[in-house]
Amino acid sequence: MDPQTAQTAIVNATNEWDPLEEIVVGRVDQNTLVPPWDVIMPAVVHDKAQWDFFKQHGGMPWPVGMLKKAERDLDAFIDVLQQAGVTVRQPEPYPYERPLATPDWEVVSSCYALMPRDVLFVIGDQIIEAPMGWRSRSTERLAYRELCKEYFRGGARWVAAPPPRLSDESFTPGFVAPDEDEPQRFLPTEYEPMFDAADAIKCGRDVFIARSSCCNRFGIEWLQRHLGDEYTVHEVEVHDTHPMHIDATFQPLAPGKLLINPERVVKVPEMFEKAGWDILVCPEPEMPESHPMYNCSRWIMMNVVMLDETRVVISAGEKRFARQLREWGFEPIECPFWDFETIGGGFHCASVDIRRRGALRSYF
Ligand code: DAV
Repeated sequence: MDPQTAQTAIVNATNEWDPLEEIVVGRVDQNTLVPPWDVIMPAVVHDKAQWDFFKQHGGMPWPVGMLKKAERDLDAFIDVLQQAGVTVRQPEPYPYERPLATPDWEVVSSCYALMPRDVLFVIGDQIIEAPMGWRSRSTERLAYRELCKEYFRGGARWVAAPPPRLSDESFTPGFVAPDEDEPQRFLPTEYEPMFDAADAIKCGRDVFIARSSCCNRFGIEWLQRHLGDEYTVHEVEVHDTHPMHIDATFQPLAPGKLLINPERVVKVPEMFEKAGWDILVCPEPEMPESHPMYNCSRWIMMNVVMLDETRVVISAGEKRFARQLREWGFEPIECPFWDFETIGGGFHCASVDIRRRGALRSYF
């Protein structure tokens, strides 16, 4: 895409920090469901104490009180975005409560449209519906259908990666998540391409991606070949007992500034040091250990959204992080989000950038 097109395209996202103009934010409504217990759940739910909750409540709405609080947080996030002049769009309601089945498997329901970042990989002028590794999330992309149609009509490219079969061949038989001191291992086999959109993160002509409970090497290869010569996809080595997505682990925040999770990043790709990037080591989360977290870890604090190269939306309560970000030259905007994080994600998960003002370039 030439720079002129990039300025005017309706869909244009090549990095995390060009000035944000339009974003899709998830939706909390009465049928926001607890993900049903399925083969992927023990691989992604960090806290074993929560497994029984999912086994009992999977496919049912989250408790009303939790949804109300989560919705309040999401409204506050939308408010921050709108105050900054960003156009906010949302998915349509969708019948998540209906059972899902293919000839290979069935689950009691789908889940929600809370986390658009997992579902749509928006890169340059194209929207890629991700080949998600969750049976219960395999139709979630349909909640974004009207939006995708609209963006397509406005000139965007729109494609679905081969929707995975997710039969037993897709998952390692008898998989048990590794302990902290064990070597990394992953749930997906190499049967077919699989990734969630949030397994990858954009940094201009370079895209970083990590294998996870929903991303395999076949998926990484599919993404590279689909994107072609314009982009280079790099695999980042992580150690995470319950790996799900790169965006609480490895976040290029601005040109020359990479935020990393000190517990998970095994090796920062050499290209960062060579190009003189600062490696910003995220401080420990301050969320109390007692705060209920069902589907992600306290490191979800790293799951920030940049409004531009300096303004960064972070979870209120992470004071040490806010201080540190200021020292690194950012302007943190604090927004309450712990109650949304309870049901499974941070600001980055809960949104997907549609348009940022800027052209495709290399930062290395
Ligand atoms: O460890 O909390 C959450 C990432 C969700 N996109 C974690 C992973």
